[in-house]
Amino acid sequence: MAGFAETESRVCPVTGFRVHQAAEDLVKANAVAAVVALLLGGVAAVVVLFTRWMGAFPPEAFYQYLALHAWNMLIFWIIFFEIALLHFAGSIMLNTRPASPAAGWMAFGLMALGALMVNRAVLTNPLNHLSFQPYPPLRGTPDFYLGTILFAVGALVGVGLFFATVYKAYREGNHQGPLPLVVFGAFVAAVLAVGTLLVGALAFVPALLWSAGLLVHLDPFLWKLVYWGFAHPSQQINLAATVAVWYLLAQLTVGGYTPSEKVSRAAFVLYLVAINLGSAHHLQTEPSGALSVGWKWINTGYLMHLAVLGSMIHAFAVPGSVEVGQRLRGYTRGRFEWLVRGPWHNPAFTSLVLSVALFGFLGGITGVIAGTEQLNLKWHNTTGIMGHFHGTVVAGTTLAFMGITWYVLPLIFRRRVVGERWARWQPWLFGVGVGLLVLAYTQLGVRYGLPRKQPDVFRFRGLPLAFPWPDEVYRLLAVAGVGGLLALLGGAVFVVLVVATILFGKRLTDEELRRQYALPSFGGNPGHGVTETPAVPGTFALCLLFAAFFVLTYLGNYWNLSRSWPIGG
Ligand code: HEM
Ligand SMILES: [Cu+2]
Repeated sequence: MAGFAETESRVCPVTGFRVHQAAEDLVKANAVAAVVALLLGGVAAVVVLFTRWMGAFPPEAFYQYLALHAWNMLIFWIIFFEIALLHFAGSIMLNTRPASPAAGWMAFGLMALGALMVNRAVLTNPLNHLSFQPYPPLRGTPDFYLGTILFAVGALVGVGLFFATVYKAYREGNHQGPLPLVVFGAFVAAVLAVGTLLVGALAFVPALLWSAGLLVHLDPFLWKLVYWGFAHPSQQINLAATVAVWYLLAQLTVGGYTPSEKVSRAAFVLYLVAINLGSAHHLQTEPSGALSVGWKWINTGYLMHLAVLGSMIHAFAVPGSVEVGQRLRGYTRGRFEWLVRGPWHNPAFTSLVLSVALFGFLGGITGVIAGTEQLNLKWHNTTGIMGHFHGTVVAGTTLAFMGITWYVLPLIFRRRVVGERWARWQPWLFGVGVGLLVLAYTQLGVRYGLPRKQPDVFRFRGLPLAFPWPDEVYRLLAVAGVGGLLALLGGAVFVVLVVATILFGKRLTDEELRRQYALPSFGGNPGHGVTETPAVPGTFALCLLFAAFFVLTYLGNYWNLSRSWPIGG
């Protein structure tokens, strides 16, 4: 069994990567912190969900737990996990010791401290019940803003270390030629992160000064503009990281690789150049004195679609990668044998398929629609937005990160996953649950205009001036509730199995790892001993189906909009 004894590094028996102890420890620490945040965010989700579903908790509790849920999920779970991914991509995938493990630990320490401060601030002072529309005049306490800044500085240090390690890999000759596609995707995510975190400082540093009384006035419009210059691109970091994980999962689960390296890389570059324009879609309802209609229209109606084009390319290339791998493994009959006979017993594969499908059909399409200038009116500040982003960052990103965790446990922690039977069901519970939640919230928002930040459909029921919501609204809330419960169950199974595996999982020898996980291709290199990449007719058919669904949904939203203001009675 390979140990770290003399060299402080080992060769992974499955991937062939040289794994340095320092990188391994940093991956472990960040992954564990991520799962702790997921647990906290999940517990908070219970309160939020039941308040929406049946008015179970009073408004104060709702806003407090909404803030806890939002920060722990979208920021702490996802970013700790992404930093773990950067250590994996920058160091392990390039066979290089981290340029400075000390910097890695400093980053981790700052992030952990920042996360604790934010949680403490939200738990102890109602002024900090702020989730992701924390605009002035809402004003948190200084420790809240300081916590967010410390967390961001830590993340920035982690990203800087990634760049330094990539540089070191080339300088020391541990890696030659272009970056493997997965590392390239991580690199794009890291570049986006630098810009995003710097713009974030422009929003949160003034907010800190203002809350400490050092700055007298914070202009709400300007602040909001800068805030979205940070908050929109931050979601694109998640997008780039998710896509990189998809490619990695396709390699690990079926030995797949993209039908075209060049095109997949170009798609990542499109994210880099076009994604910031999307920030404008958060400002659609600003008065035209502040932003002209033409400006909004051009930024969101046309230019933003360059980034969407990138996503459309990945929407083809990721399933295409799976199809390539499966066809090379001999599943060549008909259009869909590769999919039907996929390794569905492997929760990482199931997570990959569900994550891609749900992200595309639910998250991606709703994002383009809600971001369109005209259609935005029916979505803005309704639960439709919640439908959209639970389709992207939950059904997409979170499920993809859960999927790759089924490899992190054996390959990095070198332990056999405890309760593999449960693990098989986990992606279904989580994916189907979130899917129901998304469909219900989207309907509630777009058809009934249910507000996003105000859960009180129950409180005012029966009062003389209360708005009488139709019964359908209560039924859809129940659908979201049941879906949310399934998702919570899936999340709980995930957390329990991960913790149990880390604590009690059987240690795996190199031989056992090789027997259970080895596949013929790795590192972006076709390793099947073939020179020709097979065609992917099944993926092509699926993409046509996706495109048809997209067009119909898009047109359906215009139809819906056209019925909002009946002309001529
Ligand atoms: C475990 C399954 C989950 C359930 C059942 C769930 C449920 C909910 C519910 C009911 C709300 C409140 C919506 C409202 O009534 O205003 C909410 C908000 C939110 N959720 Fe989740 N969620 C889950 C997972 C996640 C994950 C994994 C993330 C991020 C990665 C996330 C990010 C958010 C955000 C950002 C908000 C809104 C904050 C805001 O309005 O500013 N959720 N979620
Ligand atoms: Cu956005």
